[in-house]
Amino acid sequence: MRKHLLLPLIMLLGEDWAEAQQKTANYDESKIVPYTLPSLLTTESGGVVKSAVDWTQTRRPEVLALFEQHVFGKTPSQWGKVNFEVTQTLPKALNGKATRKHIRITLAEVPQWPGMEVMLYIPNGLNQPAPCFVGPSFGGNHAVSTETDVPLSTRWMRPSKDKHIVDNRATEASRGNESSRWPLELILDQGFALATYYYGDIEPDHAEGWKDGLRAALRPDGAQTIWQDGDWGAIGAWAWGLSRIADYLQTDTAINAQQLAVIGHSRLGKTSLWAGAQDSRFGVVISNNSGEGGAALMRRNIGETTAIITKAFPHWFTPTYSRYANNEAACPIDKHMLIALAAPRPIYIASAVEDTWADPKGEFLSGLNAQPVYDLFGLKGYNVTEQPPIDAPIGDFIAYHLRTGKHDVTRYDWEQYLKFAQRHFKK
Ligand code: GTR
Repeated sequence: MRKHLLLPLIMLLGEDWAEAQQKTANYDESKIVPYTLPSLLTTESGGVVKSAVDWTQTRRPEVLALFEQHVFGKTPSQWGKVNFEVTQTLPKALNGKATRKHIRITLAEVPQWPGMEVMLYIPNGLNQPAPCFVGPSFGGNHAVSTETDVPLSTRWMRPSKDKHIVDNRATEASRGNESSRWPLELILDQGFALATYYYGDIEPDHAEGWKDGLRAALRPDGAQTIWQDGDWGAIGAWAWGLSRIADYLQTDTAINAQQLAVIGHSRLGKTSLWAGAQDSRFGVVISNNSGEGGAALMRRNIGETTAIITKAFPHWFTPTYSRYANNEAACPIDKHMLIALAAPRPIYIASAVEDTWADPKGEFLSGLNAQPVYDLFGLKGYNVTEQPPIDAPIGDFIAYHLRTGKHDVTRYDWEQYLKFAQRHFKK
C-alpha cells in the first residue's frame, strides 16, 4: 500500500534523487572492491570459444540472452505490420543543403500507440545513397533542428525550465534547445544523412510512463499487471524505435541502408548500445557518455552504481537488474560483454573527463575487455592497454576518446564519430 502511494513521488524525484547522489557517490579508485569480470569466451556448458564461428553460433546468442534476462529484458518478437507515411518532404532545407523528410511510423495492429515522428536530413547533391546516422533525441525533432518549420512535438516531456517545457509539453521557445548536440551542417557536409526521433514518442521517461507508451500497447493484457523478470524495460523500447527507423531507411532509395551508424548519448547511449547489440543492420555503433547501465563496467563501484540507477530509473531495465544492487558479483554479465555483442562491427565509446558520474575509466575498460572477441575476428581494437590522455582518440574497430569537459555531446565528439564512420564505411 505504502509503496503504491510513494510511486508518484518516485516518478517525479527519480532524476533529482539521482542528481543528489552525485554529491555523495564514491569517486575514489582505491575504494573499488576487487572484482573479476565474467568470462566472454567460456560457454554456459563450460566450453571454450576458440573461433569466430564458435562466438557467432554459440556464445553470442548466450550473451545476448543474458542481457535480455538480467539487464534490458526481451524485446517482443511480434508487433504486426509497420506503416511508414512520409508526411512532408522539403527539398531545400537548411538553405538548400539538405532534403528534410518527416516520416510517421505506426503499427497497423496497435492503433492505441500513436506512433513515432522521424525527422530525416539527407545531404543534397551527393549523387549516391547517403550513409546515415540514426539516433534518438531527448527534446524532439524541433529541439534537434533550428529550422522553425519543424513540427513541434506534442508528446509528454520531462519538466525543464531551461528547455521551456510548460506543463510537460514543448513550447515555441523549446526550438533548437538540443541543436548543439546535433551539428547538422557538419554531418551533412561530410556526406552523411541523419535520422532522429524523440524517445518519448515510444514511452514517456518516468516510472509510470510505460502505461502511456508502446510497452503497454503491445501487452496482450494492456497496462494491468506488473512487469516480470525478463520483460523489456524502457531502454529496450527506445532501442526498438531505432530498429523501426532502420526498417524505414531500407525503403528509402536516398539512403545507403548498408551504412547505418547508431548513436546515442547518456541514457540514450545505453539505448544505442542495446540497439546495436540486437540489430546488426547498424554497421557502426556509438556510445556517447553512456555510463552506468551502458558502457561502464558495473563491478566498478564508482560514480553511479547499480543500486542508484535501478532505484532512480527502475523503468529503464528489466526487474531482474535491481537484484544486483550492491551485489554486482552475482550478475552473470558485465558491460565488456555488451561491447562484444557489436563484434565484428566497429564500435566507438566516448567519455568526458568531468563526467565522473559515468565512470570514464569503466567505459574505457569495457572496450579493452571486449578485445578477446574482436581477436577471434582478427580485428584490432584500442591497440593500447591504458586509458589515453585527454582529447587523444585511439583505436581501430574498438575506438575510444576522453574529451575535455562535461557530460554532453559536442562538435568534437561528432568530428571523431564522422571520421570513424567514414573510415569504416569505406572499407
Ligand atoms: C542521469 C543518470 C545517468 C544518465 C543521465 C542522462 O541522471 O543517472 O545514468 O543516463 O541521467 O541520461 O543524462
